Amino acid sequence: MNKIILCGLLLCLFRKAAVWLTTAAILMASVLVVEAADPVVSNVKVSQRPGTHKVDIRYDVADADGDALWITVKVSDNGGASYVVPAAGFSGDIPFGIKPGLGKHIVWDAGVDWGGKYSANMRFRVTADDTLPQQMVWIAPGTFTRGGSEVTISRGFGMSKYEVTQAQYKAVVGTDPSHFKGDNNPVEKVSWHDAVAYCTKLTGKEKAAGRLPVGYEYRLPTEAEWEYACRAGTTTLFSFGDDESKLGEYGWYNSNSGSTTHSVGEKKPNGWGLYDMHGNVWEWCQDWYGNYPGGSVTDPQGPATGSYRVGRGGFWISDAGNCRSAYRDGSEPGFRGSDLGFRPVLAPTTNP
Ligand SMILES: [Ca+2]
Ligand SMILES: [Ca+2]
Repeated sequence: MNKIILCGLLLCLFRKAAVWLTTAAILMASVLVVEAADPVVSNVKVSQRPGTHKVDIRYDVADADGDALWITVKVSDNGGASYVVPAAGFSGDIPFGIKPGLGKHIVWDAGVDWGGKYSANMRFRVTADDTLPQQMVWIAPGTFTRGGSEVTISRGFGMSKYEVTQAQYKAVVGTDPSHFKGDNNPVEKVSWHDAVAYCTKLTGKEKAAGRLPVGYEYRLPTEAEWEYACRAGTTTLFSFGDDESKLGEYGWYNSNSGSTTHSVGEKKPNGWGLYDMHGNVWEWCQDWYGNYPGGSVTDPQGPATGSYRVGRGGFWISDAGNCRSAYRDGSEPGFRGSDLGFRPVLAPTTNP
């Protein structure tokens, strides 16, 4: 699977912001279990920017199979005994969607996070992981065409590979409302409000566990994010092409489901590694249902108001046409049906 390597670096910080204490050497690269396709961090170099409370962190990261990486920095002020310095104000090549390469650069605004403190025993640990939390895959920014108009998704985001399962839902919310029971089956009979509440609770839980980068949250995808991710760069009726006779390889719908949901991830994924985007259960999106705006748009959020929330992808008894990448459905936000579930995204909170 995935884990990492990390490197520490010793640095004297903040005797005075004005007094520049140079940083030294790379000290160590402690190695966890590493497999051939795991990311490897090296050449971590840290320096305080002269006259400021800003710290430049430079690193290289390799990954044999070229995954988009999740980069974390932890800071120690006691020589590495613990890495608990409150450090959240990072910018640059962090946290998600970082491509392997040389000369990566992160800036830590230590003045904001740590005031004017000083330690002669600073260490920094840079970690790379090629799997995202919550079984997410990284969806890079890009464009797709919708009704003849170009839609730009300007920021990358993580999206769950799978519909939220009943086991996941129970772990976060504590109950399982589903009609078709099975820990690995998608949760259903959840209203739009229930789905939003799950995302909010998950955000709080992951934040408390220290796994949520500052500025990110779990939420429902916008309708545009959902279709962009479903298409995975395709312009065809389905993510696998135009031939609906192949739909049974990719999803559960009226001709193969036996009129029930199925465990998530049993069919083939789309080109970006997302499963069950066609069929199994409809998936709530964030938007109100309404007409698309004309012309080119960036990060569209849907209408300001409405009566129905968007559902996408078709469900276990849909015909093939309702499982198309572009097909839209809407339900009252309070509706709870055995046809309707969801999958969250992990995205910047500042997304417009
Ligand atoms: Ca990898
Ligand atoms: Ca689905």
